[in-house]
Amino acid sequence: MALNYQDRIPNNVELGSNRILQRALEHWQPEFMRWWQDLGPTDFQASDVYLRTAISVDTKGWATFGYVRMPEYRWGIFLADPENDRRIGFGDNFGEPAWQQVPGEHRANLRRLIVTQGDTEPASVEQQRLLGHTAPSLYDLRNLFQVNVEEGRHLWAMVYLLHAYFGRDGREEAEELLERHSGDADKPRILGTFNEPIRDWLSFFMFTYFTDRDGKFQLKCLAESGFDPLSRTCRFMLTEEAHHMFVGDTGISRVIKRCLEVMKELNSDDPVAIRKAGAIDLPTIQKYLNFWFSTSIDLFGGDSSSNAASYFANGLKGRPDEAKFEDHVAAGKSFALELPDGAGGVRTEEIPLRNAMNEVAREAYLKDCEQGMVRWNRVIEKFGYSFRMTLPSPRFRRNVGSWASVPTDTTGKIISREEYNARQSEWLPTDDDRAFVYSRMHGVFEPGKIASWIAPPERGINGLPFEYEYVRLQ
Ligand code: BYC
Ligand code: FE
Ligand code: FE
Repeated sequence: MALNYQDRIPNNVELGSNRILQRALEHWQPEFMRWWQDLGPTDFQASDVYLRTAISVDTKGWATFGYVRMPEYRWGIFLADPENDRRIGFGDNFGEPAWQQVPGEHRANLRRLIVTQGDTEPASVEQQRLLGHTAPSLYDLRNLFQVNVEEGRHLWAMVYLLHAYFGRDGREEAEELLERHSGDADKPRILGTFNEPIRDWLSFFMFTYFTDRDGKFQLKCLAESGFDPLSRTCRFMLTEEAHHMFVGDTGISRVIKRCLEVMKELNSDDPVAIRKAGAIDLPTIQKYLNFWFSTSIDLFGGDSSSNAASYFANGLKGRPDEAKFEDHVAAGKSFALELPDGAGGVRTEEIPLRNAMNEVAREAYLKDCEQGMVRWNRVIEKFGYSFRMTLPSPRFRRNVGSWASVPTDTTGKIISREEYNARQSEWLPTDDDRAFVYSRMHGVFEPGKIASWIAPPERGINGLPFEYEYVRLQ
């Protein structure tokens, strides 16, 4: 389906034929622009950025690349094409026609899911707003801005649903999405991770690897929704999401590679020497990984959740790739959860499968996360070093679910609170680590040049070389 870029708000939902909705969204648009100017990327708004814009909603529809000033990016409302006679794919209403309108009894829950999803999108833009100043290359600067404008579009996607299907309270929620801010003491973003500051590019790469990947899995769950407009919205968002994780995956790879090159040159794995030579040592990268992984897995919610059970039962939120499961009703089945027994040990509890849906999604996510470790470790091995990047245990440093506040080491072994506190600096970035990483952050804005703590990418964007002037600074 071609996208309409003629209207003031680009869309493929025939916005022009619904005057009331169009007017409501045109009213929200300047508020969005104000927010983008105030809390979007600082200082680069007048620069020409080599961005891609969707021209159609299938996976091949990403053909247009060109220079755009960010405030002129064509944010719009794009839904994946409808599936003929789509049916609800799971839960108590399995096999019934998907809903084109919000069923009254599910209104509050659907609104809540959409608001929670929508809240994360502008939050991430806010978290990343200062990073432009310290971009290691123009290539990276461009990738940051590509991610930012797409997260802005994801906000549009959720705001469209709120305006189109939830009447007045939907419009109010849409306004509040611009009023809560990441890290704000009075009006913070809804989910924990989205209030964590992102001051350096190593954190940015970890965030796009681990946190955007939560986005991928949550969107997969919502793409299964019986509420068809939500499903179609999320299906298109997933095509944008892939690039965000690519940025994280290759970003971490390049930081590791640069460290290995320096280790080779120095013939040493001494972190002090590596840091002196300007690279970020592998143990520090591992600590950042531990931090962002542990905060990101909290985003799946409790491992035993009555919310998740009712979302599933009611056909609102499914499992990632629901079609791969045999039994889509999942009633009367159980799931074995491993829980702390309160006496320093672990016990197994059988809970109803529907209550374990957050855990089912988290397990799929963990598997996906592992793939990066395999790739990165291959590079380390190729350089002849024995260090290995590892995912910590999902029990480590949790704030949500059965393992919340249970002190464990990174292998998941329960330890005393004293030992946990004493070993923080071994597992997580210390103030000194953060100060060091931050000290390495300097903007490099000359085409073809790159900061010395990161290797250049293997290839550029859209078949262009790394040396291309991806951002024309103004
Ligand atoms: N922080 O039953 P429970 C993305 C709350 S990322 C703070 O265990 P439930 C993106 C929970 O709200 C994807 N609070 O969990 C990535 C509940 O509150 P109430 C975002 C939390 O409800 C990068 C209570 O704890 N999308 O797109 O089953 C860049 C007990 O909840 C947290 C979605 O999340 C937390 N981490 O599941 C840009 C999808 N976790 O009822 C974008 C929509 C839980 O006590 N959201 N709580 O007030 C959902 O499906 C669910 O809300 C959750 C939580 C999976 C988040
Ligand atoms: Fe997003
Ligand atoms: Fe994303």
